[in-house]
Amino acid sequence: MKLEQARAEIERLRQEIESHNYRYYVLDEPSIPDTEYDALFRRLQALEAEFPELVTPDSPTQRVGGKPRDGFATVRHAVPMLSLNNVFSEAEMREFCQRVADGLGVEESSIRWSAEPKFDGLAISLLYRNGQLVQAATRGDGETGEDVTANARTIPAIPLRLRGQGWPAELEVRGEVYMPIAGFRAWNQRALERGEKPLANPRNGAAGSLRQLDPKITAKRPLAFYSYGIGLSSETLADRYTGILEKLRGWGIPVCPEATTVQGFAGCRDYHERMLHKRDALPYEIDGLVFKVDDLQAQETLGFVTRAPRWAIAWKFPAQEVSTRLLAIDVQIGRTGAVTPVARLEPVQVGGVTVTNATLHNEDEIRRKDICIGDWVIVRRAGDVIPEVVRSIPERRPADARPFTMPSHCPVCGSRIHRAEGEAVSRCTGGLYCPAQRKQAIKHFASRKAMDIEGLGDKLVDQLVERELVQTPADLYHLQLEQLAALERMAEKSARNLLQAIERSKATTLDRFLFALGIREVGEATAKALARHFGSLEALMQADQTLLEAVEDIGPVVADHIVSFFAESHNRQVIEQLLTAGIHWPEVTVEQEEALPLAGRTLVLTGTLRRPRGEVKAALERLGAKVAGSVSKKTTAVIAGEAAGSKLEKARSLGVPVLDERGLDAILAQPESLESILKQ
Ligand code: 5U1
Repeated sequence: MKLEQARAEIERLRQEIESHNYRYYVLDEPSIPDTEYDALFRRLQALEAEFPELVTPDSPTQRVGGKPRDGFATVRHAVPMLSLNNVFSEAEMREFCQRVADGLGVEESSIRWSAEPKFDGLAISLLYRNGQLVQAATRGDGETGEDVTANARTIPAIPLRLRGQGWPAELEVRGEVYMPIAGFRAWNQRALERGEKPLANPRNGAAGSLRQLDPKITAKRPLAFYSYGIGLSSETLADRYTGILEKLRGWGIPVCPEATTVQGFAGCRDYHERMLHKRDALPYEIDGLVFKVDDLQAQETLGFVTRAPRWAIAWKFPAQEVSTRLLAIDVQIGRTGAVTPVARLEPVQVGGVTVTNATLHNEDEIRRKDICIGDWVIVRRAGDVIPEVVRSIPERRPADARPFTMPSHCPVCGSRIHRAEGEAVSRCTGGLYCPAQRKQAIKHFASRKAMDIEGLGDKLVDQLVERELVQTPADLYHLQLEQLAALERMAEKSARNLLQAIERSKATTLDRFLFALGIREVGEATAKALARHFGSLEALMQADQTLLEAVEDIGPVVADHIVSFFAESHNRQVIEQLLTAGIHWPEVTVEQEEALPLAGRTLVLTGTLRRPRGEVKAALERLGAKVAGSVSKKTTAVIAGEAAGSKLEKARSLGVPVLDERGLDAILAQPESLESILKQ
């Protein structure tokens, strides 16, 4: 390469790196994955090594990027906070080990290395004076960081004072603030439930949380801390790095339990192999390992290059976030009919695995992440979770990128796709008919509280569906003895018993049948309320949203689910087939039900009752009451037995009347006096 050509490329790389640095360090909004950033940096390093006359003091290779954010006081580090050089392969690591050995004039295999994970968080320096935490600072550009003392004090893992004795009067502890994976997932789940913006990944979570101007916000975030060394110290602590870690641990500073020592390159390679396998099982994210010459004297001999020590290296793992092209968005239908948009991707290696598909969760998430078909996107795969598209890279959007629209019909069964008001998830409405929902629908249909087909367990349903003997619940009523007897773990006798159970199930009740249909959010209690209110299947099927909302405890969302379910012709067909197969129930007389003394009343049972709960429930229902599983403002009363817990608490908080078993006895004896019993 010619000098002028190199000059132009170096300038372009510097500008690009600076712009990524700004986004990453100052805005906390990285625009490209780490691997791509590393590649740019290494390319610049290589060019500058080839053309040393082009190295300038303002090159990103001569400093570690970043500026403190406005709003925080700046802190000058007494001892600069260094960064680490990286290696990405065994060959590079072997080379590094040999270079260190040569620098020390020793055999490579004689070097003892400290080995530990490289945490994916935010580096921090904690200053302890006379054992008290007096200052916490981010790394910033390595020389000057941000004063985040108030925020760091909120992190439970960071001790406010050191334990034990023997600590130096002044000690700077260095390490990483990180967000444990469990905390990250729980945080994001809550954020999504509340319609708030989730955190992109645990590292952004840690960095963003620590750099909040309001420490109260930091305090709410699930952050933790591991130390990996010291800066300034008024005394010499040990002659080995691992000796320092031991001392820190003794003073109550968290040190990662995976930190250990290994011998020579072979030991580093074995540790790498072990930790790579362990990576997905760790409770925090790591992006590689750090190896340091354990002997502090040897560290001093080796010294530093501009931005990093010669005695330490980060051996990076395959990245868990990479960019690729989003080629198409298909939708997948889950067992319960939930429609999940799935990104079809240009195949890409993520965390050592080839990824071609990634979940996009739902329509709102696609919009929130500003994702179009054809976009460049960041894909993330961590642990055992399904890969997901984190966001798009709008700067790289091609001119022909187009937005996603949810299909109107299920790609599996052709039924309508419907999104209920206020819900994030769209659903296929062909619950009884859709092959994607088949197993789930049939298992629910046959379950004890639905059609109660004894002997038709989950494994049997799986076999019936997989052998295509049953496509919808209606097919159960046409099964033949020989077909059943040929199934695994079925003898003629059990097949005969099953046929009898199927036959018996034909005589049911309207509410059981409604529950068996598996309409979304129509549980047992709602099915009973519907049966009581409408009296017949025909009346219910014809009811519109308004009529449905007139039923006690049915709100607009449930009413919407019911209307959508019956609006789907495929479902109506299956219902027709079920009735033709002979399913029947005794007539429900609406007037009669409403005349019952507890009609329109909702009771909740909680705690341990003297009599079997099922018996009490049946007795109350015979009197016209609805017995619900949860307490709401509309609950008439809660009947609390021994050791009642959260339902009792909720009733009290909502001001719902609470009765004991004597109150229950009074209701059963004189249901028409409910009002006066409640007042007692
Ligand atoms: N685990 C670990 N991470 N980390 C990051 N150790 C470690 N050491 C570092 C850095 C920047 O620097 C020292 C080698 C000075």
